[in-house]
Amino acid sequence: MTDHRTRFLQLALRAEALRFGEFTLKSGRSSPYFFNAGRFDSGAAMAELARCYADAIDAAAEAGTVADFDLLFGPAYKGIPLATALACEYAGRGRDLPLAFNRKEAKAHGEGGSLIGAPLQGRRVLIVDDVITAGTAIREALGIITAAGGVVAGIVIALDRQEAVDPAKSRRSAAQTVAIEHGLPVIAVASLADLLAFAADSVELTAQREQLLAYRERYGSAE
Ligand code: OMP
Repeated sequence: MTDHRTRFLQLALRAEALRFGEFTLKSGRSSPYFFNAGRFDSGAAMAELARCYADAIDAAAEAGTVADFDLLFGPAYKGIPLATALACEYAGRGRDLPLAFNRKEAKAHGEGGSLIGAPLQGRRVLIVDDVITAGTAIREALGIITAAGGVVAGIVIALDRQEAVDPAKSRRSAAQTVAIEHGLPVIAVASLADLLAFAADSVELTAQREQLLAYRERYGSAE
């Protein structure tokens, strides 16, 4: 496992952003784990998380699996601090990238509208979000960016849960479906497969790994 994956999973467990138990997902599925990016709730945690994102993007760029981008977009709400922290991380690495995000409810007064930050018109946009399960949140962001004249260059998320939307019909993951439908690279700092590999190396996570394996058997994608 590459270093940014291990560092991210260690950080997520330490911050309790990654928890084991019984959780109901947006899709209604009952999951033995849950990733809550809201738990990266300190400057140091966000800074380390941003380093993990940047390293994952750099690794994808080196492998030639991500197109050039020149703006970071954070979908409301959880994507906003993520894209902001990543923009700061890039600035520290000598690359000053424009940053934009949306609000959930359009504002009718003041500057108005639902977009904040750098204009999207003509930009090659990298969407920065937390997690993909069924891909609903990401599809929404794609619509917002396109409507504002931006061109989506790719998507980066912290965790790809690698779930099939309808396992009886297809074992393709939601992230793969978005990638294929929109012709876009989806970069994940880590995936369920990485979490399983990480858990295999950790005696304390033996029982949790069994539950993750059973869950993957039921809902997981084929990759
Ligand atoms: P999709 O829109 O189905 O891709 O799911 C993404 C959303 O699911 C996130 O924005 C969260 O609201 C929620 N979620 C998590 O945050 N963490 C998880 O581990 C799982 C989910 C989920 O409900 O599937």
